[in-house]
Amino acid sequence: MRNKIIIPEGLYGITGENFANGKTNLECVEAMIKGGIKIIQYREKKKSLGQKLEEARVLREVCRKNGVLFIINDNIDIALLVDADGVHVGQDDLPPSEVRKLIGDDKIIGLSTHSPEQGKKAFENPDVDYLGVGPIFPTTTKDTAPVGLEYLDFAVKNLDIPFVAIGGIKEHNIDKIIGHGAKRICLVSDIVGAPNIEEKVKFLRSKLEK
Ligand code: TZP
Ligand code: MG
Repeated sequence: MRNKIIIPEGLYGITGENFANGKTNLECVEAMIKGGIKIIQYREKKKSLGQKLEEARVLREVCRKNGVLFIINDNIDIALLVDADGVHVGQDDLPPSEVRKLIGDDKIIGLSTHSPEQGKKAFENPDVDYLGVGPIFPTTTKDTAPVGLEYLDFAVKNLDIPFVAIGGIKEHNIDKIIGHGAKRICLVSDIVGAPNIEEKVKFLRSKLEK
């Protein structure tokens, strides 16, 4: 059953320690929360599973204390161990219907999509709670070709499911994404790489959450 947990509108935060100019994931998450972000995804491709588990446990508690949803990228095992609110998977990960069997009905499943075909299929899948739509613009943060604004327009018009616009979005082009109708937006490197994450988040939210 979709929509049992509401995916908040506004900014969607993702960790990205490699782009954070020396700040830790914990420092970034704390600052994002102070800035008012209501949903955080722990995405960490470089660390061992043990390190990720330890870090996720800490971030999970920080999020819980602050009433912020906590999603784990890729690792369903870690999501279960830390009792995360949900998981985010990609096209090459376990299918959402199988993930659902593991994490149960009360958790959130997000799925990355990169084309109208993938978006439509995900929308028709009741085990998918929200979509990632992107990368909209070129980005060094992920190895997937940009899909452009066309897929965003398709999603706004045709996909009646929460989705997060992502990929190459920065302060200088976020107005374009808002103008095309996205209600949930993720900026990874532009937020974690900001000298003052809290202020950056507050400024971006003032544009998006009117
Ligand atoms: N999924 C699609 S693009 C992307 C992910 C995780 C990375 C986005 O990073 P940035 O720095 O906001 O371009
Ligand atoms: Mg993945």
